[in-house]
Amino acid sequence: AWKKHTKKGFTTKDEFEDETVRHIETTLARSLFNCDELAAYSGTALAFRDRLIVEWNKTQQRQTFADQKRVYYLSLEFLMGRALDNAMLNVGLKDVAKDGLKDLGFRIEDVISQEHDAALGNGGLGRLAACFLDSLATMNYPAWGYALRYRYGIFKQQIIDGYQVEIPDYWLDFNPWEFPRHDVTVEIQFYGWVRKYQGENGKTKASWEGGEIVEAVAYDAPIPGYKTATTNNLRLWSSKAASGEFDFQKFNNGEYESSVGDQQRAETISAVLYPNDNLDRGKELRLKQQYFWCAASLYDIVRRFKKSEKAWSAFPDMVAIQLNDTHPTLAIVELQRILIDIEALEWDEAWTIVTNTFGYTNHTVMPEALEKWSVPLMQNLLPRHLQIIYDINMNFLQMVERKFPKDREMLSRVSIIEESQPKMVRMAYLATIGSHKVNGVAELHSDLIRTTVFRDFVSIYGPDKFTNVTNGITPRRWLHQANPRLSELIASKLGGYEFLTDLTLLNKLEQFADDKEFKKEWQEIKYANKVRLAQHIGNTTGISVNPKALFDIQVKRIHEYKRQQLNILGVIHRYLTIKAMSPEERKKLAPRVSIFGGKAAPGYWMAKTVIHLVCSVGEVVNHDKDIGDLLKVIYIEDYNVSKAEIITPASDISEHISTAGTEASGTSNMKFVLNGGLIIGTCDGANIEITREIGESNIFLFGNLAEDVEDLRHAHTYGNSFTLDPDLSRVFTAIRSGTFGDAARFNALCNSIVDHGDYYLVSDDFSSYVKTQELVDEAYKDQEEWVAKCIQSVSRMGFFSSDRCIQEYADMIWNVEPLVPQ
Ligand code: 26W
Repeated sequence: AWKKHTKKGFTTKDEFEDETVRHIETTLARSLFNCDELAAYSGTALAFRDRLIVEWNKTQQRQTFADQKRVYYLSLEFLMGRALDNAMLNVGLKDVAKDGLKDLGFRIEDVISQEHDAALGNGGLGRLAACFLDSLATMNYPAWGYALRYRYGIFKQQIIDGYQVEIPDYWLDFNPWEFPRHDVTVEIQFYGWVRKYQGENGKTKASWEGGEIVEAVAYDAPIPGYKTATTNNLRLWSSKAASGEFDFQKFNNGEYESSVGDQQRAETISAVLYPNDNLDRGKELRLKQQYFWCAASLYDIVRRFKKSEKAWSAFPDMVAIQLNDTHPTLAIVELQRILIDIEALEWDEAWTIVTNTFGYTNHTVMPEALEKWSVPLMQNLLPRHLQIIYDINMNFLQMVERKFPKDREMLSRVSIIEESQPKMVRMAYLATIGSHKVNGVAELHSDLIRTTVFRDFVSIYGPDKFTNVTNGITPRRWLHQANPRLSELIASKLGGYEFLTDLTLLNKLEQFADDKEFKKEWQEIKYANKVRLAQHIGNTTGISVNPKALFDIQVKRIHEYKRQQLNILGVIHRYLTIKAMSPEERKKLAPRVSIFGGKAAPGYWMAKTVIHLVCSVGEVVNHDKDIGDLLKVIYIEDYNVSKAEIITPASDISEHISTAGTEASGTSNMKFVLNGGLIIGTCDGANIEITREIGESNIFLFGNLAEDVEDLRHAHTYGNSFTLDPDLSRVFTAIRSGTFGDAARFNALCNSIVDHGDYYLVSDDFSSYVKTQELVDEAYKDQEEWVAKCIQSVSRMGFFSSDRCIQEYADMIWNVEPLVPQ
């Protein structure tokens, strides 16, 4: 009886218009006479949402009945960006919507750009999680994402007088993509104490009691796959005060204010995304966030498993949980607690289940990013969990001792507890011990972690536990959606869009690398994309840039290890060089626009100084009449996913120039090459594998190698007096003489390179960087050859699809099968 009432949703243009207008008039209660772009967006989003919901419900039903293993991706960050465009393309009705909106008097691009980015992440790790969800749904894997429903995503960045200013990102005003599930709630406990008691068989049992309760409420968002009915679920937890008697009593006693205070304290847990990327600050609220989210998610997963009425031993056959870095490591401890304290399993039986369930992905080797929590803090907030961590550690150390009876030092090196003042819990060790697989995110990175942070663990567990899964990106968003014309051109040569779900098919493009007509179209598309970016730059900064110039782009989080400072020092060198040139020499130059973008963590003073230096250099260079179009320096404000969709297709060359051995993978390097841009980079992260795929002649590599970094650092600290490269010295002289404004502001930045050990080896790589940039200039002058390089590179990028990456996780780590809708 239900079936005949279920609507399929619109398919034609007229039906789309009907649905959109109905939503505007009734759901939104707006008159069509004052329907603006925002209303048109809202109506369109609701019309598409209806279509998604039908498939979403069916997918969930199908997955329940299929009774097979599911994947749960636990990530504190999902950098989703906008949803409407993606939904239109995945459902396959973007053209219908385009025509319909035109009838109604709107341009589809204007409507799409009304949507607020869902910016629940900092950078690479969060965007990777979003690409994974897209691939999981597209490949029909039964998979859920679990995260927090932050009220404030990553802050919005304004550049005021050349300084970064942070504005809160309140993004939930109108969000048609989320569904509150007020019936799906979990009570989460904090603080309290542990009571020991005698269990049935005389064994000592533990029970976590007292403390306070906060309620987790589920909010769900549909994740549609591309050209498939599979629509997975992203579940976000929101915190609120538990509606227990406790508050009520207070309220009745006239303590209105303090009962509202409790409310606010509870809501604080999911209020804001921590804006640090690669820096662990050890704040209590962050630990609360982590436990709140892990406990709610596990309760949900266990509840779903229990409905199947299977034996506990079957849990790892039904559930794979992937930990996106160490942020969800408490999930390991929480599952062990549920199994032994609540479900009354024996320790060993429980621990086998736990370790077979979890996999852990490491995303960084930066020592300051490795999470550690102070023992006293954890003792206070999660007393029972700390006990379990000590027990896990004891069992582990006993095992190690049996294996290496003579090695006392090994025990203190690998202990989960660091014997410092105060003692600290090393989360990366706990995650490793509690998982059956640990993976890095690019070959070099995986090799590095095997020989550094996890060296001892490799000898304890053997090498098979440690593996590599090189990152990838979704070609749906990062080619088809961001660069529709290039996608269309490729499809016209390949005879269709199959490459969007099998990116290796791009290799058929290679035969067109010398095709005159094809190359011309390719160039026209790149030029149009540059014109679009130039317009954005003009509109937002007031500076007009020449789209015929070489666009040189570095957009990513601002961090010393990513070396935006190397880039801007190179720009200053270029400026000084041009200033010293004769008019004849200048005529031979390729005009360049140096484009920067990215956020600095609010407390990262040095990163903010780098932003200020870039802006100050721009201020001078861009207004220097003597320079004209030869050089422009642009800072694009508030870099985010939707800006990246405009910026990436417009690049001629992009910069991926981290100190070798510091960037775990990088993923924007993949996006830029896939969009027909070349890259200048160091032998770091995925750059190495990109080079292997596209060929050495198609990439501009420079700089020292990871294996030499240690010695170079040593030489800076202990070596004899250092002579700075004369070009770099000239750059510092210019800065210090006030060429770019008050030199005092840049003192610490200059000193970090010249006097304080140059930890990121800027001076060691500077001359190699400058020389390689000259090679770029030369190469760009030969456009025929340049375009051939771009086409050849794109044709060889198939490996970097997140579909390949998810396939590897599914086969090597999760052991799950797709569930293909009939
Ligand atoms: C505890 C604070 C904190 C916050 C975020 C520590 C570490 C992180 C992330 C792991 C940092 C991050 O985003 N890492 C990036 O992950 C990408 C996806 O694997 C890689 O491509 C980047 O190279 C890596 O920097």
